[in-house]
Amino acid sequence: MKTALITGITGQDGAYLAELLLSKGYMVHGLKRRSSMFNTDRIDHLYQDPHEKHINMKLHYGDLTDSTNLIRIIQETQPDEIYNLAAMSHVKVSFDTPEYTANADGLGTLRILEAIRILGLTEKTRIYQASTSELYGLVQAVPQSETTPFYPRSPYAVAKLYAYWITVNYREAYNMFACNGILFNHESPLRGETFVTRKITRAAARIAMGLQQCLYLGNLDSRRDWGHAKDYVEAMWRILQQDTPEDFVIATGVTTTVRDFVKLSFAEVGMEIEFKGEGIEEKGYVAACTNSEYQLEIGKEIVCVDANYFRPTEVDLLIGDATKSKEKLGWVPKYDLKTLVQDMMQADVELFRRDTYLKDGGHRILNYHE
Ligand code: NDP
Ligand code: GDR
Repeated sequence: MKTALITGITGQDGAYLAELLLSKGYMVHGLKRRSSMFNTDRIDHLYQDPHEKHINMKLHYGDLTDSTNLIRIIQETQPDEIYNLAAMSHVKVSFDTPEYTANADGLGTLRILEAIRILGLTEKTRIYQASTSELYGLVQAVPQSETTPFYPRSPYAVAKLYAYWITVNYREAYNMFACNGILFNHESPLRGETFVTRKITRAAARIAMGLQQCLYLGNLDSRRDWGHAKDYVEAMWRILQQDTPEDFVIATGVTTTVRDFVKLSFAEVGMEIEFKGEGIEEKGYVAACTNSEYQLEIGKEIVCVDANYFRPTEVDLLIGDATKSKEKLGWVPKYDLKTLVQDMMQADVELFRRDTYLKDGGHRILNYHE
């Protein structure tokens, strides 16, 4: 039985990866932060009572900013594979918390690599580092592949740049099996609510059901290469099963604007959306509903641009070239953009149906601040 340690197990990717590794017969250890409320929603279905004798998933309190705790957990668990997914992963928030982001996302990776070296596990333990298409930042060339130069555009991306290179350096200096997966945006029903896709699918479901009036967004023109997180965790695992450690781009090769993601999502609940114009300097109401299966007023404006969501420096265009992954890892995504949007919309419609019952019963429905 192989043993894996997943940092960030309570996040979107951590949850799907834990499920995948358990299905492959792994013993899975997860690093979890202490929080004032339960924070294991995404993995509760995998929970096993620690009082039972034979468990194959165990959570450990820890934090990427705490070396001694990382060393202890790695020593206790002796993992064959470490998936370093933990991070302050929100690009916009990293402008507000740059020092913490550098500590967790940059130095956190160093702490794990050093722990493995200190514990003499360099030959045993393989490491996956969650690198990102944000490294490409300001467009140098498209589509972006393993050889495209980096130009990070946020404190998050700069911290991840350090993590990328320290992973490469430890591989070369100490012969460690340490790899970067340069993953383009990937989404799912488990995506955090403040990332743009999930914000849109939640709002589309809620507006269609009469639970919300308007969706406030920032830059509608940025383009992202969006895939499904389920496909991407499969790639992470494949990267660590190779004979030699290498870095891989994981992407769909299709890019879409935020604007089009809005249209696709609302279309899933029978609402046609028309934008009034183009250009990121637009403020105020920008899109209206032109046709709806629900009892929505036609012409009602439901998308609004709020400049608070603009970033000081933006990444305008991401489109990945995953040829190497397809050839060497045999990685082929099962989802495309349409099936991704369908999966997310179905889940959010289901989620908010509950709120409509409450509303019909005369209860107050909370507004969500995103
Ligand atoms: P999430 O934000 O959903 O999850 C992040 C996880 O990291 C959570 O479990 C969070 O814990 C944990 N975490 C945050 N800070 C710390 C810390 N200081 N110590 C320990 N744990 C911490 O991210 P995703 O699942 O979407 O992404 C996984 C990784 O992949 C991240 O590193 C992200 O930067 C990277 N990435 C993501 C992409 C994407 O499109 N999703 C694309 C490319 C890279 P808690 O639940 O307590 O908040
Ligand atoms: P990103 O994802 O920054 O690409 O990072 P996010 O969904 O936050 O933004 C994508 C694009 O949408 C624009 N946008 C908005 N974004 C948010 N969050 N909220 C809004 O209201 C909004 N309106 C427009 C953004 O400006 C941006 O251009 C994600 C994270 O998962 C990172 O951890 C990961 O490394 C990268 O993807 C690849």
